[in-house]
Amino acid sequence: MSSEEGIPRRILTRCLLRPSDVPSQFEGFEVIGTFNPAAIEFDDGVALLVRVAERPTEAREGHIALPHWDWRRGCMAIDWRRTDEVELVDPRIVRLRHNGHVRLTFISWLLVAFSRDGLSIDRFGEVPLLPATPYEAFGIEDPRLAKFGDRFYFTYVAVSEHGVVTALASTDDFQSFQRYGIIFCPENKDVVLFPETIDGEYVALHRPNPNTYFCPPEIWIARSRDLLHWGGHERLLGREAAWATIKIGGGTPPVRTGRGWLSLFHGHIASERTTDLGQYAAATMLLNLDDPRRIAGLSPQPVMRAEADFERSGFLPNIVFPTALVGRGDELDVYYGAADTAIGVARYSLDELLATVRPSSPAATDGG
Ligand code: MAN
Repeated sequence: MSSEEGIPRRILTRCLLRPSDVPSQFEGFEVIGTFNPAAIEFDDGVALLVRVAERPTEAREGHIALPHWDWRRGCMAIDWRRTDEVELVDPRIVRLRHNGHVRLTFISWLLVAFSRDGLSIDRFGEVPLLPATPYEAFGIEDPRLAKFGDRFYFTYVAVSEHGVVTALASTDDFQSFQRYGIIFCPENKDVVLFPETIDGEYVALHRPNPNTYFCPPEIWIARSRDLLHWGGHERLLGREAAWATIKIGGGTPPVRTGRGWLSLFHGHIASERTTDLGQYAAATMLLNLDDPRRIAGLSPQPVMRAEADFERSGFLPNIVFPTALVGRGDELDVYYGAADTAIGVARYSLDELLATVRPSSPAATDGG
């Protein structure tokens, strides 16, 4: 552990990919983010699916450009809105004044990348994963990978005028992909698959985002026999992670350890100032190997916060958003989005990460 009690030491931190490393996929657009990657062992190295965010380069006096994927024609399109028709929510989002609906100022797609040592990118895949359906018109985001048999399955977030949903796809070579459609309906994201079936069923963490605000968004757990139809939903974690004052969400697919399923989840922490978005940090969660609905323990505080320059400044500053773990013997590489701009990899000792976990007490309820 480092001098700051409870914060495990990073054995190394690398910035793996920045927007300037990736050429734009669309004419008249620029890459502003390469972040929140899925990552998994592949072919003696690591394969990644990178969320690439692009925005239009053209500026028109008194207007804002809102990109969308024209799924009928299979190309990018731009809606130009007068600036007095929208309210800026944050750098990512505007609200249309006439109906209160939100739109994104950028659009995301997924890029395949390969790394031999896990710490630097050697090459990119040839086939981009672009939005394709009406549910993906505002982009596809934040993939997470798991391997079953010889096939890699990944969840990803699809965004459109119909809401934020999570879809499933698979590949065995990162060159051709099969899409299975939506597996969690609006609004649900941060879906991570466990890497093994338990009692013959697949298991996922997911994060519904309720509109009726009985509580902040919480992490749920669900089971499925075929990866497509999910049931057995139960709430897993919410206000126990008291440090995350705004909300939490699943982060990395879990890895099996001798003590339980280890995963990092993220939490959004409010700022004392009302003028900024606060920070995203990550904590450890340990779930019972045989029954992952049972929490074996949590780190009482985040174990990973924005520290490095590329984590503290960028499109949205002070964000670390872990999305994958790759085991390296006694060590564990954490792949994460940094400042909604770049990809980082941080290496930890597995024992030190496990040592952050404390038994968790059940959440107190507000009433009833
Ligand atoms: C949030 C952020 C954005 C993302 C949208 C839609 O606003 O996570 O990065 O584009 O949700 O998923």
